[in-house]
Order: sequence, then structure tokens, then C-alpha cells
Amino acid sequence: MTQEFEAAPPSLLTDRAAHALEQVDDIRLDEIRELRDDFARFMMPYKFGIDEINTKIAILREEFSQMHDYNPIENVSSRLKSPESIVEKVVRRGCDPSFDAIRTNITDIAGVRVTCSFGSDVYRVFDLLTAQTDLRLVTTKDYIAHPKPNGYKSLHAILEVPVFLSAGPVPVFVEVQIRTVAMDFWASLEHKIYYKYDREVPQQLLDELKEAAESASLLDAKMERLHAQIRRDPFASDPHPALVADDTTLAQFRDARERFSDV
Ligand code: 0O2
Repeated sequence: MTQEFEAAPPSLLTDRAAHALEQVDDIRLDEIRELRDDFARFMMPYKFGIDEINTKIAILREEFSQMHDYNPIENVSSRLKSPESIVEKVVRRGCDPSFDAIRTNITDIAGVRVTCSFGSDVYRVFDLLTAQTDLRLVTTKDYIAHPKPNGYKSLHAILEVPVFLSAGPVPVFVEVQIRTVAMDFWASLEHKIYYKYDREVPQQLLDELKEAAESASLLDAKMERLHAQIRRDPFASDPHPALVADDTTLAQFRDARERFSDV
């Protein structure tokens, strides 16, 4: 019995795209497929690099909360640069388009952003992370000590992290951006405005953004002062974290140990 086929659905491609596709011969199509697979293989270690850094930050965050009854990290987010953005950056920089050259020259393919409550936390997190012996600090850009002319503030570090694949360790660059909540709020708004105006932001808006950056810095300084004051205040409530025993429990523990050593 012959089977009747339904009429093919209308093409989703535009006429121009369909025409371009017709021009691509089989050999070229194979090359493009191979390139797509190579690109996916190239990107994979960056995803694992992000996972490694995220784990390190999660450990620091939890250890700090337990031991110091205080969490210096408000939020962590990460992103892999899209292939389109990588190619755009390669072309913009005139970089050799080989994977080896891209690996060496484009250092923000993997990105992790950490937001902290206070300015001092930004440097504390940076110090704790960069002190880890399996990480190599490649470069630092301190836009907090030296803000960009538009008012942008953030601490950037390129870290090299080893990723252990089945074939052996692969060093991967991860860009870590650390900043306060106020700096982050400013940066995300500025980023949106920049793209909304297609990089041609009116001068008045630029001036207002600069002013907003100054207000954010003043707010950061004030919040830091208040926070330091609260931590010094002996009457401020000090809830004990789950892992830290209170004084009575510790005294009982010491007595039990002494009794045990007498037996
Ligand atoms: P995305 O989407 O966030 O990744 P580049 O500008 O990348 O060619 P470089 O030296 O690699 O040069 O950059 P730099 O100065 O270390 O900054 C890289 C990233 O910092 C940017 O990534 C932004 O995320 C952020 N950044 C830098 N300057 C500004 C700024 O003025 N405003 C805001 N909102 N963010 C900034 P991408 O690749 O631009 O974008």
C-alpha cells in the first residue's frame, strides 16, 4: 500500500536565506557542521571553569556565614559569552580567529559576577578567592579605586582555573567581576541605557548617570559606616549560627572531656 505524504509546510526561511542555503554546496556544509562541533568543544571547558569558580564562591560564602555569623556575598551570577559576541570581539580586536588565539586573547568568555553588601567585602572576597593556590591571578582591573570616566565601578579579575577533563587538566580563563549591590544597580541600568540608545546616549543622560554613580558611592560609604557601627554595638542582637556552640554547651563539653580523661 502506498502512503500519501502531506504537502510540505511553508518554508520558515526567507527567500534570501533559502537562496543563500542553495548556494552552499555539500562540502561547505560539512565544513560548517565541523566548525559548529569544534566551537561547542571549545566552549565546554569554559562552562566547567564557571562551575569551579561558583563552587569556590559557594564554599567561601557558607564558611564565612557559619564562622563569622555574617554573609559578605549578596548574589552570584554567571554567563558564557555567546558565539556571536565572541566572533564580534575577535573581529573588533582584529584577533587571529584560530581557537588557540581566541583562548589566549579573549579572556572574558566565562564570566562570574559577585555582588557584595559593602565595599570592604568586595576586597575581602577578592583576597579569599585569589589566595587559593589552584587559581592563578592573571590580571586585575580595579575600577573601584580608579572608576571609569562614566562612573562605572567594579573590581575585575581574570583568573586561570584548571579544569580536569578526561584527557587531563585544561587551564581556563574566567573573568570575575566583584562589586557592591549599589555599583551593580548602577551598572545594569547604565548597560540598558547604553544599548537602548545604541551607544549614542544623550549628554544630559550621561551627566545624570555620572551623578547617580556619585550618589551610589555615597550610599555605599554610609551603609559601610552604619554596618561597622552595628557590629561594634554590644547591645545589638547577635544570633548564633548553627555550627557555633554557645558558652554553656562549650563548658559542658569541656567538663565531659575532663571526666573522660579521668576514667
Ligand atoms: P558583558 O555582556 O557584560 O560581558 P572590552 O570592553 O571587553 O573590549 P576589556 O578590557 O576586556 O575590554 O573590558 P573590561 O574593562 O575589563 O570590561 C569588561 C566587562 O566589564 C564588560 O563586558 C562589562 O560587563 C563590564 N563593563 C566595563 N565597563 C563598563 C561600563 O562602563 N558600564 C557597564 N555597565 N559595564 C561595564 P562586555 O563584554 O562589555 O559585556
